[in-house]
Amino acid sequence: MARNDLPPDPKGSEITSQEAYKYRRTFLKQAGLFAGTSALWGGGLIALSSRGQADPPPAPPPVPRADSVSGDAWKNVRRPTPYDTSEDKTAFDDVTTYNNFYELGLGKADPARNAETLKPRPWTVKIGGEVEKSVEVDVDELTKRFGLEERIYRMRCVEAWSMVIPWVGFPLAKLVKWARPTSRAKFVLMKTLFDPEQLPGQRRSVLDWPYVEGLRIDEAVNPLTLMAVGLYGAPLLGQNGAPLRLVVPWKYGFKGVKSITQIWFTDRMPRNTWRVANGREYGFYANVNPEVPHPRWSQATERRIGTVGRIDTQMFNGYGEYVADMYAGMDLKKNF
Ligand SMILES: Nc1nc2c(c(=O)[nH]1)N[C@H]1C(S)=C(S)[C@@H](COP(=O)(O)O)O[C@H]1N2
Ligand SMILES: [Mo]
Repeated sequence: MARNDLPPDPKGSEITSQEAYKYRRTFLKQAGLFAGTSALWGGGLIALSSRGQADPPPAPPPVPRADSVSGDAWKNVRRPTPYDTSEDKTAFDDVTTYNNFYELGLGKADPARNAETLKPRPWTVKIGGEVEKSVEVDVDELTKRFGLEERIYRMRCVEAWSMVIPWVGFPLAKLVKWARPTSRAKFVLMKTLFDPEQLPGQRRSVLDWPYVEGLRIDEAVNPLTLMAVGLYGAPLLGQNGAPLRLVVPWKYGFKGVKSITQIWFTDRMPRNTWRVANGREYGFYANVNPEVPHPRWSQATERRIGTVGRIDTQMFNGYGEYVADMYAGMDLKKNF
C-alpha cells in the first residue's frame, strides 16, 4: 500500500479547498478508511483536537484516493483534451448530491445518503461473450493499463435537466481493443453489480435488476465514449457509480450505467433496462434530440443545474461533429 503516491492537486479552478475537504471525508468514509481516532491526510496523520474531532489541515488538502487506487495513473491524468467544453462546471456538491441511482433510492438526494453500503474496492470486472478470451480484471488494473484523462462533458438527463461534469477515465475504445472482440461482436452490453446487500434498492422490483445498458460497437469505440473512474480529479463516490461507470455524452444520462461488474460483447442489440421497463418512452439509441419529445414532456429545452431559467437542448447534446456520421441514413425519430 503506497500511501504517498497521491494524485496531483487539481487546479484551483477545478475544486475548492472546501469541496476537497468535504470530498475527502466522504470518500474515506465510503472506502472504509475513515478511522475513528485519526484520519489520513495526504500521507500524514493529523492530531485530534481536545473535542475529539479532526482538525482540518491548514493548507488545502490534496484530493482523496483509496489506498488501492493505482497511484501512477492518478498522478498522470492527461488534461486538457480537445473534447472539453469550456462552459461553467456544475458545482461539486450538486454533482454528488443530485443523482439518479435507483439501486440506492428513488429520490435525487437518496444515493448520496445511502452510498455507504456500496463498497467500491476491491472490485473486479468480467469481460466476455464474443471475445477471443474472457477475463476477470481488477478495476485498478484497467486504469493502470489504459491511463487516465479528464473529460469535461455536458450530461443531459432524459428528465430535461443537465450538468457539466469534469470526469476522469479512459476511453472505452482502449478496453474494446484490449478485449479482442470476435467478428460476431456487434454490440457491447454492461451490467451494474447485482448485490442487494450493497445496493438495497435491488430488493424492490422497480426495475429489472441488474441495470443493463449497451452500445453499438462503433458507438463504443467513438473517441468521446468514456469509462469514468472519477470526477473533479478524484475517485468516484458511490452515488456517481463507483468505481467504474459509462459516460456517453451525446446520449441521455440513463445510458451511463453505474458500478459496472460485467462487460459483454454480443451479436444482438442489448435489452437495456429502461427500454424493457417502458419501450414506448425509452429506446436503445437514446441520442439527445430536441426534436423528439418524450411522450410526456418536450426535450427542446433543459434546466442546467445551479443556474436560473432554461437553455436550448442541442442535437446530440452538442457533440454532432463527432457522432452524427454514425447515424447517417437512420430515422432518428423511429430509432429513438
Ligand atoms: N445502475 C444504474 N445506473 C444509472 C442509473 C440508475 O438508476 N442505476 N441512472 C441513470 C440516469 S437516469 C442518469 S441521468 C445517470 C446519472 O448519473 P449521476 O448521478 O452520476 O449524475 O446515471 C444513470 N446510470
Ligand atoms: Mo437520467
